[in-house]
Amino acid sequence: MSRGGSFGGVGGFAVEGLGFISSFITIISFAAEVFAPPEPASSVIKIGVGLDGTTFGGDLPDIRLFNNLGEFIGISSDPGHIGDGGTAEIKVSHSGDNSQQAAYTLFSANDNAICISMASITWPDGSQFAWVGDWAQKCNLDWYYSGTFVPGVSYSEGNTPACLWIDKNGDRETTGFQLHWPSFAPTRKPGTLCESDTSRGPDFANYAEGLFCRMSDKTLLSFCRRGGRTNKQCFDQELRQVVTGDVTALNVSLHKTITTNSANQPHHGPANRPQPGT
Ligand SMILES: [Ca+2]
Repeated sequence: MSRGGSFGGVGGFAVEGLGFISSFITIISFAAEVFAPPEPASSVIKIGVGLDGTTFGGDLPDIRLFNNLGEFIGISSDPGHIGDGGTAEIKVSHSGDNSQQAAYTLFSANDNAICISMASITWPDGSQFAWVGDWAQKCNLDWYYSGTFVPGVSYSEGNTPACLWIDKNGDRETTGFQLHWPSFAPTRKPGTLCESDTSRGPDFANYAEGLFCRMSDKTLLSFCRRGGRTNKQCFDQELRQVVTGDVTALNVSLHKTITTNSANQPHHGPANRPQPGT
């Protein structure tokens, strides 16, 4: 991702200077204070800006919502001012009173630059997603230390997340950014798949957790430890096979490995796929 580039947007638009922040995943879990309560046929955006004593507050951005097909479903223009170090909630009514999920949100800056440390959304169905400004640093967009805390998110030594600068009239380079909220949802867990009697699909591995669910018998296995195998079955992440001791127990071919970078991509697989060796 480059600064000031043109990134493919939803709904057929691409905006110069707009950072498209997606395809990353965060494993942190947010506290309830990060989110606004749900509203019927509306989505509610909550924004926090950093604290520097002077400039981090300013004009709230215009908010445009799109569903997962990229269809426009709502806008809030010039939602007002946000004070230095403050938070604000912006309710966006959906067109036609629909209660669709606003999967994409475009934030477009207004004149007085702000440095956004946190943003969240609450959909009409009560689903909630959040984003922290650290992504600005990762995406090479204008950023600074926010000096504010995000509930539920802890950093070593009391550090605070970064904040993303956005501005319309040239004081900062980034004029806006777009989020695909589900890309920031928590990682899906093999344990949940294995515990469910009604989950169906291919074997599933989570490298962050080091766990593997063998779907043929709903067995949750740990990844093998480096340097030594025990008599217990484990999932060898290099061989991508379940092994026992030095013997390959099952020649499992992993349909798709899930990493922290792709955890929310659709994961379709054949139901009751026969397992080799069973
Ligand atoms: Ca400002």
